[in-house]
Amino acid sequence: MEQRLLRSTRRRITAVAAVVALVVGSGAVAAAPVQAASSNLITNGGFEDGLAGWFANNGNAADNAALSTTTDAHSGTSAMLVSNRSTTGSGPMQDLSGKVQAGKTYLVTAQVKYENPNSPSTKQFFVTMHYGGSTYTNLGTVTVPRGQWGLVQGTFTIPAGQNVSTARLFVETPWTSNPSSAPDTHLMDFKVDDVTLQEYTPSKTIEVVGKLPGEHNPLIGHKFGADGFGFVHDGRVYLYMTNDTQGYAPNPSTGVSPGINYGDINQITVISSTDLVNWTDHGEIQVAGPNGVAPFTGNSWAPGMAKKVVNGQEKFFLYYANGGGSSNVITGSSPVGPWTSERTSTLINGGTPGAETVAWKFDPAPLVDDDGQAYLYFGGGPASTSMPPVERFNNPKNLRGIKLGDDMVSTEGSAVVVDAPVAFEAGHVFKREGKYYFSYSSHFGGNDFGGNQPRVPGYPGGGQIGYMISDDPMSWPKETYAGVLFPNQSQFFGAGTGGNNHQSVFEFEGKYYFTYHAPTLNKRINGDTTQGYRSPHLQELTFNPDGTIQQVVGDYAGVDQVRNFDPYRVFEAETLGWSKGIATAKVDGASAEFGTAAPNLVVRDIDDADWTALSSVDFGADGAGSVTAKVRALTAGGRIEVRLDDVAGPVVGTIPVDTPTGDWAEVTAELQGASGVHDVYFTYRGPAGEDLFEIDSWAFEAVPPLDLSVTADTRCVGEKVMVTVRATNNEAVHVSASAESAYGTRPFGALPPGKEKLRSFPTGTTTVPAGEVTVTATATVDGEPVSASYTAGYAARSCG
Ligand SMILES: [Ca+2]
Ligand SMILES: [Ca+2]
Ligand SMILES: [Ca+2]
Repeated sequence: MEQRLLRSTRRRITAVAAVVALVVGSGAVAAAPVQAASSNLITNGGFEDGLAGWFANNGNAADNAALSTTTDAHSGTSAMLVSNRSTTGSGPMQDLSGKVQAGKTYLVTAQVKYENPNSPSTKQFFVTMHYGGSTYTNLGTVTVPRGQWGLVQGTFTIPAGQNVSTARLFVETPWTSNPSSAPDTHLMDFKVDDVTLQEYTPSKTIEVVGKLPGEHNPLIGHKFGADGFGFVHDGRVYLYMTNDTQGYAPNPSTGVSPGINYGDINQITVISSTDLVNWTDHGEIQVAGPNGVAPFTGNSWAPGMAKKVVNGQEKFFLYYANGGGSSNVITGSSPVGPWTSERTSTLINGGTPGAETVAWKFDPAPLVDDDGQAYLYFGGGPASTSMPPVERFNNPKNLRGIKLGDDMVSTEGSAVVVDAPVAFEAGHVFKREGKYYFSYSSHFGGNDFGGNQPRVPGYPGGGQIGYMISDDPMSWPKETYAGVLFPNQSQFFGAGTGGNNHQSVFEFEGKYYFTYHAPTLNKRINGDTTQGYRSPHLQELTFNPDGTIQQVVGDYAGVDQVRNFDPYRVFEAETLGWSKGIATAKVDGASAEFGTAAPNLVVRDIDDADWTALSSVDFGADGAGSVTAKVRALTAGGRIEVRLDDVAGPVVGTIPVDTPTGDWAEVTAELQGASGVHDVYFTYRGPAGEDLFEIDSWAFEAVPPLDLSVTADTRCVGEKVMVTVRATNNEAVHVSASAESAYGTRPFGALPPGKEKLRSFPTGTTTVPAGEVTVTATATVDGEPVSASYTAGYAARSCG
């Protein structure tokens, strides 16, 4: 009896947990779909093979039931009927020994139904695991109305220490001590169908709007990223970040992830933008770890980026912290790779001259000077105990600068001390008007820095960004200290956003920008109790006439968009101004926008009512005539609404995603009213609960400034193929046009208003492949010269 009571108590607690999971499950968190769907661990879960694999619960001597099949199935032609139950635990059981593992998370589902007219109008059912002995755990539950099928659904993680040498799953009703006193209430017959159990990979998709429409911080709302390092190349700003999303694992029931574990992180996240508001996700670089570019390193934190022409070849050098103990570099042939390792051991380590006493040989930040000489700044952590406590606190001398070799992957000479006041980590140097600016993050005190010591007046407080100004990139005495550049981010973003920071400064088109991080997306997901997942932010950096920096004020507004977005080209769908409920994933194949060597990502996890948006898109005065998306349909009935200025703004076009599921295809919609400058929202619609489609890229086409209709065709002349092109002038003025194909150029001459002309291209061959004809047209409209070009395709043809 005592054992039964224990069991009862355990079950009540776990039942509550399961119900909570289900309530949450109907909301945002558990709307997250199961990723990497694995096979059903249940044998014959649909009972289409009769009772194979099932037996009546045998966990207790009193548990018993008769199992039979019924044609009243939820799906297929057969289900299980459970009758003659003697205890509430009496029900169908299946042995999963050897199929489930401790520490793993699973999703269980089952359909149940009861019909006894003398039973209560609703009844709760459980799917329960019996691990042997008295260990029972409810896995999922449903309360179902009499006469209807109801879905049991639950996720559960088998505790790490759980013995699973016997693991048996069964279906039952809530336990009561004397069920036979009211058999219609407690021991009714019931039916079961469609039992599934599969390993569950919790979704990392951020379901909240992490970057609010109209705001520019955080830079992205669909993933995290920390320690951002801004780097400008060829008119584009790249931001390299510690991949905080790598270990993010929100609990499928609560939506709350365990706290960040830096030891998990061996990837660097890259995003880029030409306007500082719409950011393209380039995905993650697998830098360290067994499959990394530099497998002799284990972590990749706090990246720094530089470029230099080495032996006539432009190369890109990505420096990173290999945990706290060393720093390293990998080499790219572009800012987004591909990447190789020129080294077989770390670049900065215990053997680096001048760095012997630096506790943390990490946070490497490169600077290539105007004369081509490159430097690397690094270091941090506890001050040397050989110094007096007051000096350890105020001038810990834990940061360094060292010359890089011409190859950028070696060092030259000995490191110099950067005597940054109250220094902790995150050294970074930029150059402006001949002066070098060293910025860094300050420490929070404590035993590592000599205990509670008096702070030199004007020195930084804990967790601030201080800076120094020098005329020499290798000379940083404490006298070059210039003040606090950025207070702690919690001053601006409030509870839950404190902690240390990591900054960089870059110049872009004549302005300077300051990068920092704050766990603002984490805060939007979980409120003030954050778990340390950080997001990238930008603010403009402004200078006083004497060259000192005006202290940066952090805000959600961020920086101004530096140019409107050009929609008239193929651009990646993973270019996001704002978004809701989507994720991105790297796919095989080239990027349409960035070329064959660049990684390509797609937008995925698209559910009904998810959306992505672009800020300040310039459609021009004539506007956009159509938009084409490269999509992969995952279900029938999906569509994309193109809206202006708001997620509920006017629809200017709807793209049907009606292509065969599973295949990449292009889908197009005509647009009406998309002219001028607007924010553009792509709102995704389709069957609720379905993973709708994935999107690779977008392309808008402008309304041509001249209204011509152009078609191309082929015909046979004898045994030879003739390509033909037909142009109709829909304008009210004369148009001059000519057509070009693979078989030459043919002028149309003057094309009067409303007139149509045909031109032919003799090919001289019996077979032609599919191709295009391009028609270029010019006219004078309202006294202004106007030109436009059109392409028309034709199919392959064989004659003779
Ligand atoms: Ca069935
Ligand atoms: Ca989604
Ligand atoms: Ca793409």
